[in-house]
Amino acid sequence: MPPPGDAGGAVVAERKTLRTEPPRMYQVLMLNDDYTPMEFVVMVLQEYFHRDLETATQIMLKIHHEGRGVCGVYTKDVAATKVELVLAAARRGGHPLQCILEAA
Ligand code: TYC
Repeated sequence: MPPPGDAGGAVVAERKTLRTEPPRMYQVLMLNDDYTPMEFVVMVLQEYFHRDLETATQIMLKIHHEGRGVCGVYTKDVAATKVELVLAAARRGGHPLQCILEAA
C-alpha cells in the first residue's frame, strides 16, 4: 500500500462535463431573376427543400417580390450540398437561378 496522499502511480481522472456547442447554422437563400420560371423555383423548393406546394409557392413569391428568400436552415455541409444541387439543376434546365449560403 502506498503511503496516504500518494496515489501509488495511479492516474486519477477528473470527471468533467464535456459540453458540445450546437453546430453553427446556415441559411440557403435563392435570389430573384427575370428569367427562371416560377414553376421551376417551386419545383426546386419541393424537391430539394421538402416544402409542400403551398409553402413552396409562398417562398417563391416572396423571392419574386423581395429579391431573396430563405429556402431552409441547415448545418454547413448540408447547406453547401443543397446549394450545389440547386445550381446543378438550374444549369441543367438552362436557368440563371442563383442560390447562396449565409451564416444564420
Ligand atoms: N422572377 C421570376 C419570374 O418572374 C420568378 C423567380 C422567382 C425567379 C424566384 C427566381 O429565385 C427566383 N419568372
